[in-house]
Amino acid sequence: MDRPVRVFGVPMDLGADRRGVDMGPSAIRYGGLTDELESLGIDCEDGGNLAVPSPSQTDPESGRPPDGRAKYLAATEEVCRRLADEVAGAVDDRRVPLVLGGDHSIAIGTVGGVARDRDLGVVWFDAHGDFNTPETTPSGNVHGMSVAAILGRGSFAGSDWAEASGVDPENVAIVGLRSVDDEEAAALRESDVTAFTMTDVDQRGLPDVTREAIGVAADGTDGVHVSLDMDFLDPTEAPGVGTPVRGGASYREGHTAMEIVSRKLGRDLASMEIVEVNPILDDHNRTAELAVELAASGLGKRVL
Ligand code: B3U
Ligand code: MN
Ligand code: MN
Repeated sequence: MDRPVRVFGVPMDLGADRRGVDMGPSAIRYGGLTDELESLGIDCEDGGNLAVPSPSQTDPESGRPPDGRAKYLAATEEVCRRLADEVAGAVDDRRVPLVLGGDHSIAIGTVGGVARDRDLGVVWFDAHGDFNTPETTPSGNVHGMSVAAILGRGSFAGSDWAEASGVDPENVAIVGLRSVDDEEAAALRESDVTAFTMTDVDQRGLPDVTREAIGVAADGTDGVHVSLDMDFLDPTEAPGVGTPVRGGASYREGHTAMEIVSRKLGRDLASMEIVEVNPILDDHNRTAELAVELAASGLGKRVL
């Protein structure tokens, strides 16, 4: 890739049930991210980590909507606002933001920042729909609500931080679904979001599905954000994630998806995000190292 990158770490775990994803940015850096990208000739600057309060310092009830549940919502909002500003600053400096999570709630901030001055499409690789709202969530965890928040669904409607992105659901595609709650599934079905399950991947193959997802996100937009939840991959390849689900993408499929992202999107790749790496549950940093490999493939690494 011929554009410079700015990396941000967001050691956020307020949106997840299990602690440990806050160490994701360290593990991915330790896995050699900057060196790997520099070896591809990418000018890669590290913008450091955002400050994130720890759960023990934070009231989980603060910011809770009256008719719903969303743990640590006030603190999540505050971090996402700061992240959106940082990410928008990188875009102003003509750097491609590469955001390292942390749990997937941070995507609300990333997308809010990247979408500030443009119509943005989103491709979301994930085992989960992240389409719950505070009204439908079975867990109260905001990482299971990020797509809904970005689109201003449920009690996120009209919120100037979550819905700030203005992203059109017709330009959102989710790939890799295999764990979706009942109400969440009904909401996804009636929405304009394009959702590809692992059944679609089994039947059509990942390259075909990924190309269509990118087409959906790029159609009529000025750029595409790629959000990669590491639980998109099968737990045999990515054991260090907060919510592993069997039946995910293989090692090669992960690379194929990212290679297609880089080839098909080219300069339309606006930003990238890799989330949900949990080093405590990992096997010798294997998941973080895979995250580094996938970032490299997504940013243009080729075998030949
Ligand atoms: N759908 C469930 C579980 C979940 C969503 N995202 C993750 N897990 N990582 C929920 O809590 O909303
Ligand atoms: Mn997710
Ligand atoms: Mn997930």
